[in-house]
Amino acid sequence: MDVSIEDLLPGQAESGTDLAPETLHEMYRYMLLARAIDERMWILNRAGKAPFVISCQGHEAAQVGSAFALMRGKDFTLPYYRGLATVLVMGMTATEVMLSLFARAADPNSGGRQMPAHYSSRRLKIITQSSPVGTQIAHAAGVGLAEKIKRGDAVVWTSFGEGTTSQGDFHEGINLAAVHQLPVIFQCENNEYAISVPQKMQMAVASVADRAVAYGIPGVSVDGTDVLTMYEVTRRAVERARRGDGPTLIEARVVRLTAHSSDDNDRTYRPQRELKNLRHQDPVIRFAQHLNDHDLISEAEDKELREAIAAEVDEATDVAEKAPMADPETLYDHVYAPSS
Ligand SMILES: Cc1ncc(C[n+]2csc(CCOP(=O)(O)OP(=O)(O)O)c2C)c(N)n1
Ligand SMILES: [Mg+2]
Repeated sequence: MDVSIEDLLPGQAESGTDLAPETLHEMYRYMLLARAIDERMWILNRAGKAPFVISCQGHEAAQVGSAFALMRGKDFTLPYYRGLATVLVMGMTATEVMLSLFARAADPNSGGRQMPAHYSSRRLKIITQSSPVGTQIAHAAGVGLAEKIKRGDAVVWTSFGEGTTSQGDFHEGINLAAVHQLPVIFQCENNEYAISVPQKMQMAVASVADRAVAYGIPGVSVDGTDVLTMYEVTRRAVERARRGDGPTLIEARVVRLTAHSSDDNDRTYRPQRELKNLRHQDPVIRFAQHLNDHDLISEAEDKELREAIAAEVDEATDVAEKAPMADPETLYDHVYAPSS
């Protein structure tokens, strides 16, 4: 289905035009920070210090653009495992991310119990996912229902990959949200692979957004490597949700710049040509170019920003690596009720 954002989510026509230069800088900073943390995590993994990495590299624009359209401290997010940039924008710090990677006691996600990349924070209204993909989609509909019953005006945002839309949870979550007009935004980050399975072997439709029509809700497919488009389309979906008009399905077309995870070797199933061309679609390079073309950042400012981020990631890594492990005595906490 070939429809524009304007057809499905009418609003201000030009993307991102209302954003101040300071906001654009902030967006860029979060994209760079997510990339720098992600790259550091791979180094730590290859050095034998971190058990597992699953990257957001290539998804940064989709995540930063959408998160900037949400209200931090008010709206709920239920990100999937690639949601590093999402949780950073929502308020998680680089140190907290590293505490989780090293499975330290102070890890805010689970006190060092969950795998890395299962983000959660009560303070930031980030709700954890389980390892079976898609569980968070049904949970998001549930949180949306609770918000509606409470007559609140918070929006619920959740993310998942295109392979996950083959799971029953996707159908059940969207259907419930659509029937009850719940304030939920479903963001599919379509990187065209589910581990090694390409999209055409996963679904018979060309676009995940096409599925929205079956639930009676708007579905839009956009360039997820463009942070401003992502901001704009999410802003419109947020407006719809907050005024009680129900859910939206957003398909962000992104690229997976790495292997599926640190346990995967994508050279065994991705054509050489595709691997070579990946960097031409890098959302971070793309936004850097945009800021440069519009005289929104100088070379010196860019360099200074990258240095500050490198220092922040160094500091976060040091603090987390030195932090204590969870006490073995606490092993059964939150598993069994304490005996009286
Ligand atoms: C129910 C379930 N089936 C299979 C898996 C193994 N698994 C983990 S990630 C993944 C691929 C998901 O692909 P997609 O939804 O496209 O997300 P992407 O990793 O590409 O961002 C699979 C099959 C799982 N975790 N849960
Ligand atoms: Mg995928």
